[in-house]
Amino acid sequence: MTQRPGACLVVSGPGMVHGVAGLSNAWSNCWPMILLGGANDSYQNEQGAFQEAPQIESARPFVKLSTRPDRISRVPTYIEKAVRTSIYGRPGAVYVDLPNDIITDQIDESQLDVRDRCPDAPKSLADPGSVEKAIAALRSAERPLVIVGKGAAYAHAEDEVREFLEATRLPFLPSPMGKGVVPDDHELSIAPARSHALQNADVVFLIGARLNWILHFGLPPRFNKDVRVVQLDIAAEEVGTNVPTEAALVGDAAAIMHQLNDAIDAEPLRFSSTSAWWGELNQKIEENRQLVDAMMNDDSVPMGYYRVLREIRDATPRDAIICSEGANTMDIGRSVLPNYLPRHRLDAGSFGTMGVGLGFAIAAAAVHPDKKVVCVEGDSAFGFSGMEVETACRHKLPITFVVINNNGIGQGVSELSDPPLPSVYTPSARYDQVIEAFGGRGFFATNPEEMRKALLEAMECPVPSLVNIMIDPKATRKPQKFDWLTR
Ligand SMILES: Cc1ncc(C[n+]2csc(CCOP(=O)(O)OP(=O)(O)O)c2C)c(N)n1
Ligand SMILES: [Mg+2]
Repeated sequence: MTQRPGACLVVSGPGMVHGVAGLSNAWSNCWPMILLGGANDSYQNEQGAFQEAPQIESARPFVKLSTRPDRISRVPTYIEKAVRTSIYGRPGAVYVDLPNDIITDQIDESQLDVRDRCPDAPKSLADPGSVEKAIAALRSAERPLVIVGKGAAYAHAEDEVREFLEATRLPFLPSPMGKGVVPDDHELSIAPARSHALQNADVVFLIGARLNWILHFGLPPRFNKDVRVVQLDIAAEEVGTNVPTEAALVGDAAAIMHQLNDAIDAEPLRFSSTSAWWGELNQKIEENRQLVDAMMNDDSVPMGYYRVLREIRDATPRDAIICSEGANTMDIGRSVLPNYLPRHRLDAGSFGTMGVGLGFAIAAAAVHPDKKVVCVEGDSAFGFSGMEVETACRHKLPITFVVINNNGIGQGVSELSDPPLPSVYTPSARYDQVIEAFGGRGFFATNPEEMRKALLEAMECPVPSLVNIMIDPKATRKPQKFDWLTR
């Protein structure tokens, strides 16, 4: 959200080990983060000290730098390097181990090796030859597709990306957290025709999006076997992952999109809106709309995901920040809940981590106190860190949490068996009562009318609120041509 690292401060041993979960999430998403871990006095190493643990080694596989200051005077040097490493090049995680003898040591300020605040990351342009190749590839495409990833969001490339799309009239779809770089209701978005677009595109232009599992590796059956790839990425080593790259644009997404815009200013590139490709995409969009509209308008009780998410969509302000996690709750939410602004969507991301939602919502509310934050959680996802509603209440952050409650993971049941299945939770659990323990407002809804009233009231609450919405435990996604993890 800020292009600066988030920091997490933990106690030694078990605290640090739990912090590794956060490091791993940052590692997988390529986000800047610094974990500051307390550690036993260094003179007690190897003696079985209180909470002594191999902390630097535990962090190592998930970080760009895992380090420990050697003396108090050099702490600023280490911290400056930690910040710099986390945000320069491909962003990532850093671990700094802080032994108790350094934390409690004292020196005269004049002896401190003071460092200036680390400047923002330097920006680099793409090689001009690659820019030409990229434009040539797009010019030759009959079925082009632009994929806008969270790298474009991170780089604040929204103006340049939008200018490029509007000049070229190329169809685009966003990655889950690339949503909002270009508004989801933009006429060039073909997100509802995602499967068809991926499968049939002949040239794909990745703007800060990786061909990992989220994009089905860029391989058949989800992609055309002869797909040609134009790839813009901050990390040179990402180029060519899974599919060879025809034109590699390595560097800052905003700066490079500016280069592309200059190139097409000089020699326009405009994809015809009367092409067969646009015709196919528009037809698929329409087919999808009809299928989804029927489910979104279905008022039957118990409710399904689409009906509930539609109501959340309608109650959410246009400039709200949406956090989301869960399985169905998040997956279906990606298509039903729109974003209109960049960096306004945070979810379980590349690592599919449950438990991040509440922390993300709290961080978002702290960074943007002027914005509404709506945190849409599956009931299982909520359970991973649900007690963080206490933090939201203590800091008076008027987040609206919504729990889409199907009594468990994926699909629950209405009544518990004996013994209960591991994926099935207490039926109709009153998560709304949890937040009330800390002074927040809780709402419980089982039908469309209760839901609408509760959501509208919750969004206006001056204190944190939680709307617990019961749905059909058997509710599921619309039939998929390919399953989520199709080989
Ligand atoms: C830390 C972690 N543990 C476990 C999982 C496996 N997992 C994936 S989604 C999910 C929960 C899905 O249930 P819920 O949040 O209720 O959403 P629903 O599909 O029921 O709407 C779990 C436990 C995970 N992704 N991350
Ligand atoms: Mg659930």
